[in-house]
Amino acid sequence: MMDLFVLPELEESGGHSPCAKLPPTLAGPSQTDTSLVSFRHMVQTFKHLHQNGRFRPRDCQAHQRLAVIIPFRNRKSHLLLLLNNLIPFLSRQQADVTFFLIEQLPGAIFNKGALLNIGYLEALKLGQFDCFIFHDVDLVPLNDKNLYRCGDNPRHFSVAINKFSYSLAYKGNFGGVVGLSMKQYSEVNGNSNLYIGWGGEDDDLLERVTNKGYFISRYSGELSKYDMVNHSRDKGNEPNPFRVKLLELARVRQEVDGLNSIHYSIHYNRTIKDMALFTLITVDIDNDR
Ligand code: UDH
Repeated sequence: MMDLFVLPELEESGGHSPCAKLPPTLAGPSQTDTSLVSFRHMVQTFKHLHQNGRFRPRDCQAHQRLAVIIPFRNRKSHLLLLLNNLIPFLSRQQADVTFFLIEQLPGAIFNKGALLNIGYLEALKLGQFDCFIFHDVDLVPLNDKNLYRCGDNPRHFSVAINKFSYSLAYKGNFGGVVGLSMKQYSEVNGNSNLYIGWGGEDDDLLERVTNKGYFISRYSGELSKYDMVNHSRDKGNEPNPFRVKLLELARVRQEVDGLNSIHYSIHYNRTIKDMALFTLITVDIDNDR
């Protein structure tokens, strides 16, 4: 079992050359594996792939070190399904990846933007990462040629979701699964912390990245297919009635609302056991500050 707040480096096994640009292990289109598995089962099944929560290829050096940041509350079944699909998917991509589960304590209204900021800040305290993949827990990728890597511009991975007939939900959608390098995420000051409840934080992030001169990079719909797990609206994450008003001033607030203004405290009780697969960070977010 890993120590929660220390990410030990893997022993370097020396002489490893860089992995191929296009991993030879890619399989292309796939279907969601819907088997019901436990954390314990996955720890066993994938034990050859990871050491203390860090997954990486055995025989070559990955191109980027990834932090997958998952905002989370009360979605254990989705998490099990996601990891059971995403771990083999990223293994076929020869990725070097650490999963961070950023769990918001019950009580306050869900604040996804703030959780993503916390994930970014806390991951950087624990290791050096080239690329941050912000990943909804209910989205399962269906084509491993959709490479989880960061580039010169922010990436939108979940372009074609089954819920939206495998096409972009709306023009300019930048939610679900997105990837930004450390430079990009810090330059845009992360996400806004002010979208309390469902909706708007992803549109705000789009304003932030375009305001800094980036455009959104997307693969074709064929490569970017995802299954979204069917679910109803969560209690404590009702639509935010202020989201449209907030969005109007997104660019004005960008420099003062984000990574540099977040307030949170970390709770050290582990609400999910068997964390060999990921780093769990449980946080209390003060939505009123
Ligand atoms: N999330 C949680 N717990 C919550 C709320 C959100 O873990 O209580 C996380 C999770 O990673 C989720 C993400 O935040 O994937 C986005 O939240 P969402 O799934 O509620 O957002 P989405 O737009 O769904 O995907 C909207 C609700 C759909 C209700 C449809 C009823 N037919």
